[in-house]
Amino acid sequence: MLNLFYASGTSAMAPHILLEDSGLDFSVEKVNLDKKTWQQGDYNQINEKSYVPTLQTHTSTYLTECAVILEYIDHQVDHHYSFTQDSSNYWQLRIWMNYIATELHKNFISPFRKGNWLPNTADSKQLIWQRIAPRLQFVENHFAGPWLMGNKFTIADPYLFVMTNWMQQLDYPLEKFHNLIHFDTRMRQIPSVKAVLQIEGAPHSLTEKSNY
Ligand SMILES: N[C@@H](CCC(=O)N[C@@H](CS)C(=O)NCC(=O)O)C(=O)O
Repeated sequence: MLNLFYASGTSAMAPHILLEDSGLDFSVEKVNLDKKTWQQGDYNQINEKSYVPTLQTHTSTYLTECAVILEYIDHQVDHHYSFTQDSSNYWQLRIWMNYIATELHKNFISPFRKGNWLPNTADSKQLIWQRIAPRLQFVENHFAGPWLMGNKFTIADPYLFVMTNWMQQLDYPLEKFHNLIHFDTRMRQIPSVKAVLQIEGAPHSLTEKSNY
């Protein structure tokens, strides 16, 4: 069975949504990012990069990097969430995945981070906004609709949703991005997204209380 290591509201929400949507058999393990622990001890023994997500596969290989984990899940369901290699969309999807990982995801991780993966201090919010706003504007301008790449819901959509969700957590004005706000609303209506938001609950934070 697949086993996803996650912390609430982090980028791990993208593979969590895809797993839920796919109907694959999977379980989840919650990680305490402040202490780097999980129910069975030291999380760094699972992933020495010390971050989530990590996906333990059927063969007990531990996969890291959100974009790769999403791709792996797609492989398990016969590429249901991607395009065949002979289509031009195949490369376009890879471009989007790389863009979300390197231009959006990483730019949300502020150098002001003091143990918190998504700091909301004034300094850090301003810096993140400077970096994120033009990059998000690019997504807004090229958003095909109803999903990022048109009619097909792909692995890029849950990953992009993590970004629109963070925008709202940090109180950024997502409304100025019309396509993205509609996308975010549409995502929240999908049963798998509703389920994951409910399972994960409040986003992980420094103040999180944990038994382990
Ligand atoms: N390159 C990694 C980055 C993953 C990452 O930044 N994860 C954050 C949460 S979104 C994390 O776990 N940070 C560790 C921490 O804040 O202690 C990926 O694409 O999966």
